[in-house]
Amino acid sequence: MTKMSATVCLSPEMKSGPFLFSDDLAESCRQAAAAGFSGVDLIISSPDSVSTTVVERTLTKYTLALGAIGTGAGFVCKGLSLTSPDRIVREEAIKYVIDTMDFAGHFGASVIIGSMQGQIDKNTDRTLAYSWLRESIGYLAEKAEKLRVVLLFEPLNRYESNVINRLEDAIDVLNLQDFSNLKLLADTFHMNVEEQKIGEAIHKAGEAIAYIHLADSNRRAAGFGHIDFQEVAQALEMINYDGFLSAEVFPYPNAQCAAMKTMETLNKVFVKGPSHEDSSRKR
Ligand code: LER
Ligand code: MN
Repeated sequence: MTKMSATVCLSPEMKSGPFLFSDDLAESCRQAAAAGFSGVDLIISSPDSVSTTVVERTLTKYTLALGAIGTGAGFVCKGLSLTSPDRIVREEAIKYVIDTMDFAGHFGASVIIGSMQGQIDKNTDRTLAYSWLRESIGYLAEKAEKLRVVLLFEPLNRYESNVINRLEDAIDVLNLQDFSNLKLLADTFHMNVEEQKIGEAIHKAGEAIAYIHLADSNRRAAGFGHIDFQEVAQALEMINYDGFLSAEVFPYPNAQCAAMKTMETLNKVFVKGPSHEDSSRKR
């Protein structure tokens, strides 16, 4: 069964981002469950801004899983970065990610490093920045294993980060195969900008992919833009992907419509039923 997750933003500073729901936790979870999602992803200001007890109680009430937790607020709001030339900033970034993994460990959720990869400034040598990133990600991946958390690295498009933009580069730069708990998050919005062919890139990355952000070319719900989600679904099927598809999209024209559109596209292209099999046999 396809596992769908809805992004829930609990951070006041991040509310203008591409997140489906941004009411309080209980109301966002109520809406996510009502729309048919089986999980939520949380965008939080910091790991100490949320209570494990409250999150657990709310998830149980709405029968939702916690898919993943983002660390983007650490970069956007606190200026933390794993490629900062300032060692203290890099160390604080590492601590922020560890604290987030600690929280995620209670729920068997994954932790995302997206914006936290930072920006390589023009005075910093790229090879040096990559060595900082490799070192900190390696350290975090080992911690992740102990905490039973999957650490997800997410390539971002060039307008958001100049560090790692493509799945293949993440695999190469981070020596991904050396760590069992270090995986890739493939975001179709970023891939639409950076990858030559989204389906081929997914196929090539294969089992390195453990999470999907499902958004269209304009970062609206899948089906509101021009990404070929049939191609995405076929590639995911080829790699036997069974993780979450997470709707990291703008609540356009409102959260309910965006949630409905996501589900419509999901049922059209991702869920295999008799009609899908019949139509493929006819071809
Ligand atoms: C940022 O654009 C993004 O896609 C987030 O998932 C990063 O954590
Ligand atoms: Mn994303």
